[in-house]
Amino acid sequence: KDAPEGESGVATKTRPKTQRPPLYKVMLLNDDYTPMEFVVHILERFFGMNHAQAFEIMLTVHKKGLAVVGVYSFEVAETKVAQVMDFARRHQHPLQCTMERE
Ligand code: TYC
Repeated sequence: KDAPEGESGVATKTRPKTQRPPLYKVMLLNDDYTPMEFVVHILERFFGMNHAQAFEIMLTVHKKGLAVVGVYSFEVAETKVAQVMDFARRHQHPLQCTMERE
């Protein structure tokens, strides 16, 4: 009787292609009206940054026009974008947050 597949007695090494889920960059966009302190607060509240990190990233967005503020699975990224957009809208600031596949 033949040995079942994978038990032929011949040493083999298989490297199955492991499928990792795609990741999404969440980005904050600059504008002329949203107060700097509000953006810092967003970064602390929704992206778990400390004040110094949040201030630095806010300044990067302010100077460069946009910055990646985090990289997440699709569902988490979608939630972050929705939370930021909702919070900004409720405070009547034009802040924009988007996501893009890495
Ligand atoms: N440019 C804004 C200002 O001068 C500050 C700002 C920073 C706005 C980052 C949006 O994503 C942003 N008040």
